[in-house]
Amino acid sequence: MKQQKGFIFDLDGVIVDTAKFHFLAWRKLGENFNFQLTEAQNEQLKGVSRVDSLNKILNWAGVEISQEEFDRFAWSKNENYLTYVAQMTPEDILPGVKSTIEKLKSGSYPIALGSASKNAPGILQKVGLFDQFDVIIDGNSVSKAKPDPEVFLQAANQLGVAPKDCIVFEDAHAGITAANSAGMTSIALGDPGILSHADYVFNTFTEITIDFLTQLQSK
Ligand code: B16
Ligand code: MG
Repeated sequence: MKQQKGFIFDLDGVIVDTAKFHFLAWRKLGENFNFQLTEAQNEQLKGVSRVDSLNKILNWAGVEISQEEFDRFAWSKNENYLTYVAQMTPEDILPGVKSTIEKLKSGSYPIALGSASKNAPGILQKVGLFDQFDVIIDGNSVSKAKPDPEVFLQAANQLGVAPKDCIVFEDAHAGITAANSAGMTSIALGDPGILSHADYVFNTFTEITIDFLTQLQSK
């Protein structure tokens, strides 16, 4: 394995703000069983797979449904979510993300995507970032969802970088737990109150300098 650092980006909430689209789509789905998802509950869905998210929502709503209905609900939530995704453009890339990727690439650091989303490749195409990643690991490639570290360990393996030399950018509680369990350096983007288990917390990429990233010590 190379000693060089590798950088692993989560997608939803880190590269693009699709978390708000997931929220709207889950909320709409909840109308089917008179359940109104709160923002605090939505926070617990960040980084969590589609199936696990629907299970949590049904649990909160106290609703039991057949497998057939479950599959239909998961499908219909995704169809609704994709209507928002269809309107995305490169303008939707969050502040500072593009320049961070460009700087890492010009320093020849390998970069990967590590997302729970099965829609990740399509979203990256929509915002014009698909070709920037050396490796893409998404919800189609993993069997265990975050907080399990599988997604990040697969990314490190395909990058050819040891986990201790990987740095993960995440916005979700479950995602930071996954990065920590993988033995990687975790950098949270978001609320320090929610993401206090991360090694570092920032509000946005605009606060993170390339010098800070390249000088990080391995775990
Ligand atoms: P999909 P990330 C996660 O993406 C989202 O944070 C989470 O809210 C969503 O349920 C999950 O992807 C699955 O997404 O329904 O598109 O397959 O944050 O890991 O990039
Ligand atoms: Mg995320």
